[in-house]
Amino acid sequence: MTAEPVPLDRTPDARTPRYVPSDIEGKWQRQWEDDGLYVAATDASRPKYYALVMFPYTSGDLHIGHWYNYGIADAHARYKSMRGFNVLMPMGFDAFGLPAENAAIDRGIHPYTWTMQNVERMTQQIKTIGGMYDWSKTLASCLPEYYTWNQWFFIKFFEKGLAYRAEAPVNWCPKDQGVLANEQVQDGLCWRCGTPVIRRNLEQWFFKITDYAEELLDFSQIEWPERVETMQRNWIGRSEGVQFDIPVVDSDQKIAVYTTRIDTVFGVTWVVLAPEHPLVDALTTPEQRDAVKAYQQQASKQTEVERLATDKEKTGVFTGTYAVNPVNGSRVPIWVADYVLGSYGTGAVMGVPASDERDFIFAQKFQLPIIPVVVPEGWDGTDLAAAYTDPGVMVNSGQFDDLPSTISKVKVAEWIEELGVGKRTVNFRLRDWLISRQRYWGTPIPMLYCDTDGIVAVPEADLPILLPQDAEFKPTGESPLASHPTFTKATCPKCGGPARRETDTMDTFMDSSWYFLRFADPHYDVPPGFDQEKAGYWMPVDQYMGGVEHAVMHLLYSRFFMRVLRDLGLTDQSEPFKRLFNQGTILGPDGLRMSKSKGNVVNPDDYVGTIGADAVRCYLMFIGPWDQGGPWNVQSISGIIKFLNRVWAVATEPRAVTSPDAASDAKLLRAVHQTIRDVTEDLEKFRFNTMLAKLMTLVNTMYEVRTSASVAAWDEAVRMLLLMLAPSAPHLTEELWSTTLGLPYSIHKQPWPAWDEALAAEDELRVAVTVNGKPRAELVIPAAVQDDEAHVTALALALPRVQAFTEGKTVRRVIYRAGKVLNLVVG
Ligand code: ANZ
Repeated sequence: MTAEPVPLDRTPDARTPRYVPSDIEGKWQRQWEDDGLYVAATDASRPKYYALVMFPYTSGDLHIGHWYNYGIADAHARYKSMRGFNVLMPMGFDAFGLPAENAAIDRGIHPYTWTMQNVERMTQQIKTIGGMYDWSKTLASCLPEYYTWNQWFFIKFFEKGLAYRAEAPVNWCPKDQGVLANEQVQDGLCWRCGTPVIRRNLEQWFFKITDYAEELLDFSQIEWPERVETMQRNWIGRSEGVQFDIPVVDSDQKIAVYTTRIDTVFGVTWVVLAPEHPLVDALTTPEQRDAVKAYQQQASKQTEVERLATDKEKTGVFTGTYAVNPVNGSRVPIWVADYVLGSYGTGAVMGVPASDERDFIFAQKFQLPIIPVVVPEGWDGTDLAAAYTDPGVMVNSGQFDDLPSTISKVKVAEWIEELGVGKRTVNFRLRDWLISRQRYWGTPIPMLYCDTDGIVAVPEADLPILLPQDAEFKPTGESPLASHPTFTKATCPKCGGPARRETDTMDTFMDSSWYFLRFADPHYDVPPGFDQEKAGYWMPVDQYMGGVEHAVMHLLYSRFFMRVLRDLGLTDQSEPFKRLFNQGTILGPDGLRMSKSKGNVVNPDDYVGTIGADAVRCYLMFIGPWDQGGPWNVQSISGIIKFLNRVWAVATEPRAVTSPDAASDAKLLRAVHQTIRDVTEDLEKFRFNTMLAKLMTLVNTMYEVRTSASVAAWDEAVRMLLLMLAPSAPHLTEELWSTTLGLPYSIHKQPWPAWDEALAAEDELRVAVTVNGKPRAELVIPAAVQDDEAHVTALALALPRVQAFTEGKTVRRVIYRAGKVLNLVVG
């Protein structure tokens, strides 16, 4: 036990008569803020804990999903703080981007005004959660003091060869009139508005994330949910294969193809070019020209996802030209087909219908030959009914016949390399990060175009390039900044001549790729835009908490960004987020995803104003495991309210001790220590629902001994209960602790209670007794004898319920799990 058993003061004037959340919540929020209770300072003498929630878009109103993330994350951070960690838990705003711009367009107000109003409003709403967010460190990414550094980083990336400009087919949303990253196209639709996405060619800025593809597959420094790592791994999509050249008949041209199945190369019966492949024009014969052109046009309307869909009808056209398979000299037609993507591998593939399902269907449709090359063991030579894609035995493959395909895969690759026609290569699905946006509400890209000097970076001294307030930002398909009267005009820093400014702005994932560094000191105003010393203390983020929808974009870009900063010598860390937790989704009361059209949206403000923030926080924790979410259920909320009122009552109501007895004290003491032990473990493991359930059980036990526990034991239980509940219900516990009971302010600065294993141990244990596998009885034993197998066995054999099944038989074997189960094998 920790404190001296001083009876708590419950004189009538000291106790607050009734639990009225609205009387206490605002009061404590202001008090904590005035006292700077949660302002985090670097302190090398203390272990740090950087708890971070994904900063919100400035979308307008705080919804219940924000509460689910920020309220529960706060409880965890508060727990860590009580555990003695120096906790940084900042909050900022992801304030650039389309949602803000679209909303501004709809309402006819400037994105800046609209965004800053939202920042103001959302700040007030987040404050009602009663979190330990350090508002002295807040930031908004749309402010020049922030985005200056996006520009500074961009220039560094450019100087390092990691930012480059290229013409590339892009995903284009015809409704938003903007380019979308691959990750922003979901099932061929724009992730924001659901409009079908089309393909278009544009000059764009890219970040070379592909340079880090291999390194980004290393997750050894971080502890993330398996599924997020898997999503990133798949997104990066590393594959090992062979790239080799296929010569074109009667020409000097060669077609480079990439395959992961070089063992099937003898079965090639055609070659396919992607419709956008640069050789298509040169290889198309005059007779085929019209058909090929029409096909290319058709293909440009489709997204990559649509083109790759396995259930899609296979289409293609013959170019009129042939190629020669370099391994066996066979002449094969060259086709154009949209199932081959221009942006992957070499944009050309060899068709092997016998071994690839897609190719098999293609061959059937266009009556192309099918030559089996890898067949199942014992194949009888008949035609294949479908592609055989498993490993097997080689046939029709010259010197490789009869070898297992697993072996020939290596052998053929070596042979191809000896012949000098190709080599083994590693390919990645990961594409470079498209940074350009043809939008207004983002960071201007700090680059210039000069007729003499070409592409030139803005000199650092000229930063920031401010986003002009007076641009026409309606979507036209062109960058709004391009039509600004003065923005585009600049002077080339190299030759002093006129230069044109880049008018695209940056993808907002740029903002979120480093904001966690800036939180260390958000007004730091010299390069590199974050205080390296402070960030060095706080980083990496110990616990990052947010939605799983960011598994590949934000979370991959941030890992990339951190590595670039490392290679620029700006940090010695590679991973931004050590641990990650993805909370689940709160559904509407009907169990469906909340949406305005379904009318099932729960507005947290409505509840906070009535039942209070503490009840909302606790209720959200109680819904289920945090990573699973669940439906909002008004009935269960009343259970939480009842619980909080019972806590209030045990802490405030005077007790009449009618029959004091030592057994009650012992029972209470044990319950307290067991609860501390279990609640601590639950909090460590993010099990907030079971944590609360255990606190409820403790309160029940307190009620059982209400009239029989001593003052000392009771008051100690009250103190421990309040400490344990403090992370979850910060206002109620502060009020009871500091005001009602007059204990030292603040409860949130108290150490987390410790438990004593001996005190937590049960006096008695219940051991299940089975006879020949069937449960027959329950044996109550003193905890002290639990490890004595012979003793426990003897006690069990004395039970009449057990004797009924052992009578006249011999005990052949005893299998005992100490204190839990005793299995008797008799016969
Ligand atoms: C011949 C072959 C035979 C293939 C076979 C597969 C099975 P991953 O693992 O994803 O890298 N491919 C290559 N480039 C392509 C592109 N630009 N568009 C569409 N498909 C492309 O897959 C590599 C395989 O995907 C390659 O191996 C190629 O088809 C196809 F029995 O080559 B394969």
